[in-house]
Amino acid sequence: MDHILSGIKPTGQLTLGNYIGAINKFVKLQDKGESFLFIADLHALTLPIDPEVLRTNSRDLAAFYLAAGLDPNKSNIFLQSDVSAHAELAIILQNYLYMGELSRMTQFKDKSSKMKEEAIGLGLFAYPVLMAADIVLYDSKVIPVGEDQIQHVELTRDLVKRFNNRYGDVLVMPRAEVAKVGARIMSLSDPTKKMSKSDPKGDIYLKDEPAVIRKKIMSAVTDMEAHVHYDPEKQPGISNLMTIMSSLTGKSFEEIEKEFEGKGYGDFKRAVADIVCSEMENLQKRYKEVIESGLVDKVLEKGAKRANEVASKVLERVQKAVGLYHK
Ligand code: ATP
Ligand code: LTN
Repeated sequence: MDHILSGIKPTGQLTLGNYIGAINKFVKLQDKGESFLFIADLHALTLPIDPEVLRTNSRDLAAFYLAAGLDPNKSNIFLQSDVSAHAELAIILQNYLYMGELSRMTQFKDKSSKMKEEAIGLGLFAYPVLMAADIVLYDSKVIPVGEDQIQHVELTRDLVKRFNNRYGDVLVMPRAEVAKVGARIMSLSDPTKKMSKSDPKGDIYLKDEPAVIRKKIMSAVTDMEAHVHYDPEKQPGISNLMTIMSSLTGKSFEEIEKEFEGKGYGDFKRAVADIVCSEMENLQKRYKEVIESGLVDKVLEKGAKRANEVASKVLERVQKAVGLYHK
């Protein structure tokens, strides 16, 4: 069975973008192979974060994984920092990725452009090295991610080619698995920008009260065209709401267009709000149950045990290949 791997940074409140682009996809894939789904807490340190906030977010993220339907008997859920092989492998792999390619990464450019040069940590620059280590450490083939992470997976593929050319067939080649619909949910207040947890404007949070969600959707930025039609160039706001609706219901864009033919944006937004609110109400109910069950710590412990088993073998294989391992 193929190994499936992905992670989410516990940097803030999870958004509907994280849910549709990543978490929902993890749930759909969990029967297709053994999943390794981690909380990328080491990655969360690449930008300043309060220690208590990081701890709380990490637990919360694990609880949301479970609430969304990840089954701890099928999926290994763990903290990245509980498997020291991630950091050990990154130290080795950093020698096979280059300054030029790292400085071309969009995520690095976006995040560092708002910072003074003296304040940009090495970890932010080397972020894709650790991410490549995460991926190859589990011999994973399938990497479910949102659109913004494709570039990092592609870089990992370059690294695998480079490494295997030099040392033989050591690393398994991964590929990004991206949802056809919903890989890039946009901000409700600026539908030309990605909805992201570090940029709260226009976000829907998984913890938002239904009334808040409804208000955000009803005031989402749209256009003057006045018909529900999928056209991300001309109608980015409406297309984004259609994407949200389609991802959560499975309805195609054509079906949605037909359903709302001749109807106004008010009716359409109300329908989107109903769907999102009902999905979030169910999710929040299960989240509460998970938190109250005290299951999170046990799941993380079990996940880390299995993750360490797999990761230590791959790390050993790499150490041997480059000449470090001598037994
Ligand atoms: P940050 O704002 O802290 O950089 P983020 O909200 O972009 O965070 P990540 O932790 O970087 O979230 O992403 C976790 C997963 O969710 C990744 O696979 C990412 O591609 C996906 N994702 C994030 N935002 C969206 C979005 N707006 N639409 C679809 N997928 C998304
Ligand atoms: N970089 C990702 C989180 C992440 C990840 C990974 C995703 C860290 N390691 C490995 C897939 C595979 C992000 O910022 N969303």
